[in-house]
Amino acid sequence: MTACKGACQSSSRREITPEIASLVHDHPCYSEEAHYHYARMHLAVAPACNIQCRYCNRLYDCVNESRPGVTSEVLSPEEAARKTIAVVGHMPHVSVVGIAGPGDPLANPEKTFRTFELIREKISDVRFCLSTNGLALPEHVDRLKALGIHHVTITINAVDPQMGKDVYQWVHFDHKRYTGADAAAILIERQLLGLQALTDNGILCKVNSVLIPGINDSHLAEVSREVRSRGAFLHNIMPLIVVQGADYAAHGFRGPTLAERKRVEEQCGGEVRLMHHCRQCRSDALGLLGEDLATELTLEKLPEEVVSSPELRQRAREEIEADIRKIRLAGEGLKRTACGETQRIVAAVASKGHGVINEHFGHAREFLIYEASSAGIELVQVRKVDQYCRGSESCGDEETLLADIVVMLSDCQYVLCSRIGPDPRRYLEQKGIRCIEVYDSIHDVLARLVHGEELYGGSN
Ligand code: CLF
Ligand code: SF4
Repeated sequence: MTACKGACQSSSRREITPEIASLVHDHPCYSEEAHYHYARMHLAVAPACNIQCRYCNRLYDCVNESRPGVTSEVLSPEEAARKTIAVVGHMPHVSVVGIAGPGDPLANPEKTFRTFELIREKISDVRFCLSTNGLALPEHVDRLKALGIHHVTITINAVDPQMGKDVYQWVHFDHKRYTGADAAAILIERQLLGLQALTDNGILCKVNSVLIPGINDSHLAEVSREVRSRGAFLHNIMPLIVVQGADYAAHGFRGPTLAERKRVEEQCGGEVRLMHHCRQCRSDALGLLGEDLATELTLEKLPEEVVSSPELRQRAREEIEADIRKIRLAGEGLKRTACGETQRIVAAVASKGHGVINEHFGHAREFLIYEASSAGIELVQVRKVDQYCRGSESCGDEETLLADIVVMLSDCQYVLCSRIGPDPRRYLEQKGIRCIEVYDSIHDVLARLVHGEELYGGSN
């Protein structure tokens, strides 16, 4: 285990040069540290796709970068630019504007590029990001560079066409539709070519891979090696979520278990940095990772007159950087003060962001799983759950929901949350999971637990 180093966990991977550090330090997906404070905004301007993944139902967003089963409202480039200016003015911590669907951005190149151009005319201090299946990447690298896009994600699920034929139904390339291993071979060749060309041009690349049990689980370590050798900075292993109507749903596929995810991450982890904090967000996602403001700030809810103030954004950034320094100090302090045997903690944290334990257990839709010891504090997984407490929208089956959450958290010693009701507390503690009610910095609380400090709000 390593302490958080800002950019996602590192061991023997590509050195972080000052240039790379400046590209990742405020990107919520490329830096775990940044994701507590900086937000991203997705613009759903790209409806078409040029391939068919077997896990995708085209009624919904591109599953390569999005939560399955979500439909985003498609915007024109002009609408997207207007929305960006309004949102960035209203939320000065938005540091990245990305295009990730609902189809493939490069299967809709003119809409995608026009959107970035219109935004750049008005705002100079947001980063541009793009996520693609990679088929149309090689011919667009120069344009991406000219537009100042410094972060590109490519979804690569296989580097062997024999494996790839079980992932893709067809590929539309050069006015022709290909199927089987031929389709996969074309896609893989162009993904790897595009990745190499991007990294040769100084564009930071992340590779997403959907972990599909029974298909590519024993193959992803090879994918990691291949993408690392072409300069990928980060590898994001995303669990398959089966989408109704997709080919995999019809054939009884399932998502990976927690143990399967962990095994594959261990197999891949030596080759390339791994991303552990992905939220598989929608193609109109807005806010901190894990936050879902997309439906609150739709086009019709925006004011007519919109302004973005660079001064306001600068002030927000200075405050965020101060918060980041505080969190970093907590991790460093832990290592400095740890002497002799300290505890190794596995904790599930309910948080709405900002690096703070600030979410009610019953309202949590996800738990952040941390491992902490004298060696440091590491976010190792994000586990999505169904919200246990829905107030007036109660489904009447809270017992089942709670039992499912407890299974999801069964390997944790602690649940850290701002509030928890007596029933879930009793149930969790019967299962040996200690609940602590606290409203404080995640890293500070974990550091105190590692030192064996008895925390107010727990029960013994
Ligand atoms: Fe968006 Fe993707 Fe850029 Fe991030 S998301 S285009 S790299 S700004 Fe991030 Fe969302 Fe995971 Fe994607 S949490 S699904 S990795
Ligand atoms: Fe669906 Fe995205 Fe695959 Fe296209 S690239 S088929 S939109 S998951």
